[in-house]
Amino acid sequence: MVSFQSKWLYLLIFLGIQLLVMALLSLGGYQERVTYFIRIFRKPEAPGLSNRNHSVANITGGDVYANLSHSPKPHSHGDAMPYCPKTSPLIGGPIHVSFPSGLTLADVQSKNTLVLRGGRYRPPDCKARHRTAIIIPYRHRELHLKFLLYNMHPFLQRQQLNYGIYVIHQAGDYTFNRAKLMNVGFREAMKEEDWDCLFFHDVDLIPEDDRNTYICDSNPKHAAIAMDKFGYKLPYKMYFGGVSALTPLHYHKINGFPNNYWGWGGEDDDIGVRVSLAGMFISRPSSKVGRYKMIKHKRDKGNDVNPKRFNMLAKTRQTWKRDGMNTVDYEVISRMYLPLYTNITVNIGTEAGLHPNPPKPPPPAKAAEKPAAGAPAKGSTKLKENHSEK
Ligand code: UD2
Ligand code: MN
Repeated sequence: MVSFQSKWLYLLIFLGIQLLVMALLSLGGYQERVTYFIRIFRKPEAPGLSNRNHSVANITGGDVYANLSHSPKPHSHGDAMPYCPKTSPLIGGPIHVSFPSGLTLADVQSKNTLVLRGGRYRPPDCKARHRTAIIIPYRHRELHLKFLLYNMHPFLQRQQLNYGIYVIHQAGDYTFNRAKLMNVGFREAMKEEDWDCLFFHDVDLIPEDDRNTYICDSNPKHAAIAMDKFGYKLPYKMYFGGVSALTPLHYHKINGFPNNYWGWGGEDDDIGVRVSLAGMFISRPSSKVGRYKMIKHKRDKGNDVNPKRFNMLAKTRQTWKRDGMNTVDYEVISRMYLPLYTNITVNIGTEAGLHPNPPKPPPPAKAAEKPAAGAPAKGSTKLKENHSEK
């Protein structure tokens, strides 16, 4: 039987709980926490279906497309336009990264109506303070590229940047060379615009917080400080992999990236060493902000671990000035201004040079079959741009 005293006790406990609930409700964060848990159980939203224009991003990780204006009529870019504010009012903090199933590039395009041919963007209503090029070394990662574009365009627009996205596609099947592709990307992007910052970006890394601003610091910046694949911790102090940002001046100071790391590994550490050999430091955002999700993947065909990497790394001090931007040689095979990015397909050759197996000269032709002087040789229909400063 319940006594009179314990009845009072139950009543007091009940009232206490009610007070606690009311206090929680009055805290703004409560609502967000509830939404967060709801989102965990919710199916991802089909792309292209929602163009809702949220005014404030969800504190615990909003949709990356929230906050953006989808005004079909951007203002003209006349001189009268004011500079964008120093801190973009569209920045919302943590982003809920999603990989919608069935996403197509056409969906991404329809969600990014203000992106111009070649993957270029300028804020519609103010003059950007920063011009940033994103350079992506690339081969056979269609799915990753699609997800990166889906997340990256709105992410950069929230930062009110003038930006361009360049995909540097290694032609052929020879061993992949990430760092050399970056050198190509640097030179080709700088030919098109006076970018003041270049972000060298793995195709499979998606930023999770838009306070990680894609602008350069006074020292070369390593942006991917906290990645899910390393438990959101920096694996070691000199780590420079994933996403890094340099001004053209920084890039020239370190003589660009090495050209001779073929296959997986080592090139990122070489770049880190170059930064310190050139008398600079590595700057980083806070680990709260420099967070990334890496799309899970296996090692690619044609990108086996480079067994020479440790020997090469031990010699960076001797090699950095004679291998880099001053020696990069390549041939641009095609340049395409696609709706969401500029694609540059490039022949970067092999360790043995740009044309390691030059076709054997044909046997001496009979006089009657000889082409007229100056006529193109049989089969050479493509005009290639050759770049060598050797
Ligand atoms: C790590 C580093 C990366 C680099 C690499 C060693 C992270 C998140 N990244 O990446 O910056 O230092 O180790 O080389 O730790 N790629 C293609 N196609 C290929 C192969 C590579 O597009 O066939 C590109 C793509 O942009 C990819 C990048 O190269 O993200 C790095 O290659 P990875 O993703 O296979 O290497 P991972 O994740 O170990
Ligand atoms: Mn990867």
